[in-house]
Amino acid sequence: MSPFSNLLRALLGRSEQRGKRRHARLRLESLEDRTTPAVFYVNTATDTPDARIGDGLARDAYGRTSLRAAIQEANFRAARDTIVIHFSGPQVIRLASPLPDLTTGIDIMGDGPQSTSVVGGATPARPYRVFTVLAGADVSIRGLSATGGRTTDNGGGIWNAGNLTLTSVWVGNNEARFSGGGIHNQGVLTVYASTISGNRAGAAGGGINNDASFAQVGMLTRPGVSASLSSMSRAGAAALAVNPDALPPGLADVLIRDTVVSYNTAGTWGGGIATGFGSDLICYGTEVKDNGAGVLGGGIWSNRATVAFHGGKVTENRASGDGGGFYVDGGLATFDQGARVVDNASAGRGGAATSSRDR
Ligand SMILES: [Ca+2]
Repeated sequence: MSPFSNLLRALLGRSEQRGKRRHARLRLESLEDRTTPAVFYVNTATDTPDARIGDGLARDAYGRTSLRAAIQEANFRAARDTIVIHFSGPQVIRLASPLPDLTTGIDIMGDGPQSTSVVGGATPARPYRVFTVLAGADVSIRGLSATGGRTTDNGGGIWNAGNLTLTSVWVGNNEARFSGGGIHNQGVLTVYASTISGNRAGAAGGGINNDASFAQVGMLTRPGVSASLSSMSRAGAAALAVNPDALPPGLADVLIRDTVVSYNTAGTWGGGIATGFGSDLICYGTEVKDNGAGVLGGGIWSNRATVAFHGGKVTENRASGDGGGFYVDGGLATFDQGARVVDNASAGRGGAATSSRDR
């Protein structure tokens, strides 16, 4: 019993004396439930909704725990909850509609990317991505694949504005009409021991699009500035004339370790990864391989970003314009600890790497 609960009980005790005993006890229990971490064990691959959100149970109308029901119940609760997806063999959770946005602290754990698959909606009529993490949410996803997502917006597989950590995840075969075929990040994204492959973006970042320009909306909500997040659409945010060079670093950060980014394509910039507008990208022991860009930066495109490549390599990427491996447009890019940029090709300048200063 925490001091807070004791206080609450004491306060509620007074209302008991006023003849509200039963009501008070129920209220106390539900408050305690919401702040105690829970573990929900997903036991059906069928994508069914929670029968009653807020009752502390992640169960559909048949008493089964689906991924959707677990997320719905976890979102309702203040505590950091864990969702465990474990079946006796490989299972595919084929989403019937977009999952609820992840809005709180949630850890999702599968049996591994070969065993646990969550598949988004690639229906042309009503496409949707796999996971959406909102600003303020702190989410980890481990041991599953997020595939087959599709969006007419950014982030075909995953869209992140919060703090998201992926470990042993395959983000594959997703598609975004605009940027971030696999993942669109405008928050803080950390990727460990994962594979980002086979994704497609109509514009930038076939595998990953890291874009601090969206995070400018967050800046404008600070005291002293009148614009508010809720009053501004994302299209409005994109139209803001804020000088990205004036942004403090770290508004949209990606840290990647021991990960492969391969076979992704972008219509414009950054076949593997696009990072821009004050974003940071730090890679350790990561391979960016065999990606393609329609214009600039077959492997990586960076624009006014800070990019650090520690070990690993950028190889066998291609660009129809400049920078087969790496295109640097302002900002800072460093390669150390044996990092290599080899065997890339471009139809324009800089088969390996090029900078806009070469023009
Ligand atoms: Ca429930």
